[in-house]
Amino acid sequence: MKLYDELVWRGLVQDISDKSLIEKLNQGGLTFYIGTDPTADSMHIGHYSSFLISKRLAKAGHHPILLVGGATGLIGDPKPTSERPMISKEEVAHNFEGLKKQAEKIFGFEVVNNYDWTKDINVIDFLRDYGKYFNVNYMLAKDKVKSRIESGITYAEFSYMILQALDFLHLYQTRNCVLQVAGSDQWGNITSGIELIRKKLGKEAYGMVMPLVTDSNGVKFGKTEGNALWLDKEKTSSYELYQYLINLEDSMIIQYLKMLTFLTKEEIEQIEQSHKEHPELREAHQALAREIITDLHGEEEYQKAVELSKVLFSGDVRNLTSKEIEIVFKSMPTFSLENEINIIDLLVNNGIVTSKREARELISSNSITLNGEKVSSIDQMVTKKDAIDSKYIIIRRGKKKYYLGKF
Ligand code: 545
Repeated sequence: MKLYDELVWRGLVQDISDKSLIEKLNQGGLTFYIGTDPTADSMHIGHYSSFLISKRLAKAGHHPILLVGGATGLIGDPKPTSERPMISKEEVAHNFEGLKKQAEKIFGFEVVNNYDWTKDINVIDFLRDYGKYFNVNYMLAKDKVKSRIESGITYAEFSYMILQALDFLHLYQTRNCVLQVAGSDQWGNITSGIELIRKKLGKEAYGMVMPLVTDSNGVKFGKTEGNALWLDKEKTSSYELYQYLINLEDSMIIQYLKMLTFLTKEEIEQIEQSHKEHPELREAHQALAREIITDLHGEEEYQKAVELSKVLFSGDVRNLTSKEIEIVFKSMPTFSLENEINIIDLLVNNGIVTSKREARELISSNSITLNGEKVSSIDQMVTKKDAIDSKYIIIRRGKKKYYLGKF
């Protein structure tokens, strides 16, 4: 399959600036860029999903440049709803370093910083060399600005598109970068750059945007209640990532395989077939988790995540190390223990059961385990000696509910 057809099949093309891009994409050899602003010091899985396009194009013989916006991050790309709070210069510099390291590690491509070519432009030159090419009416018509007319927008954020256009022009002139790719929310900024290049140089540059990856309710991929799924495995363990991926809704899973993995059309169609016949095997989910975690953190991390998940499923938690317990139980209910305590009191006091009667019933039906062993007596005392590494007591209620006690 030709590259462009493949991108369309994967659902990764929302818009292209000109039909002639199709042929160029299929031929290979284009230098292109994708940018992100350093608003945080780690990317999350949502960024990964849009940055993957850089790997895809590179595999097809194009040359990627990753831009981290040390300059644009100081201004803030207008959100449709409200002005962004300004981030301090120190914080932007700190975030820049984090993102640069991560981008180099995960994607293996060169990272550039737009601060390098923006910081020395003085205000008179800025207005003469760039401002003069932007008609305010044209700027007002861009979606993101239009949506802010009512609520208001500062001159700083209003000017953002000029900065991004200037980047495209700079990379075009210095690196022969002819294509910018991004999520669909960047369409206005990309077309501003294309216009600037056309007006200043009389040359044609291109843009391609992909739809944002969302679930069936329109919620962005990787958005969970509360915390983001970070690409830094110290912040989000492979196990947590695995749990997120393995529990994604069935109806979206094939689409995710297309958008977020490098599995071929044939491979995905095969998985789709068996997913239809045996959804309970969760083969498609397994494949998605395997591909993403291996790509991000390597094969070994993926295996570890699978192992930990198996342990929890089987309930045989006896051989977990403290470190593994901390990872696995990060998002589960915990309670603290001080002295030895009768099992019934432990269950009641920590909200694992609602009454002593319920506690007794569950114990007599073998439904409570302590560190992987069935609790058989209602008189059992729990002491520090029972704890793994003298620290952790793992209670399982029924098949699935886990609680972690800490001495
Ligand atoms: C700056 C200068 C350039 C080219 C691009 C930029 C960044 C761009 C932008 N992009 C978004 C972004 O979000 C940061 C959030 C960090 C927590 O704002 N103006 O930086 C997102 N981008 C990836 C996709 C995007 C976009 O990083 O393009 O659509 C999200 O999926 O919103 O010369």
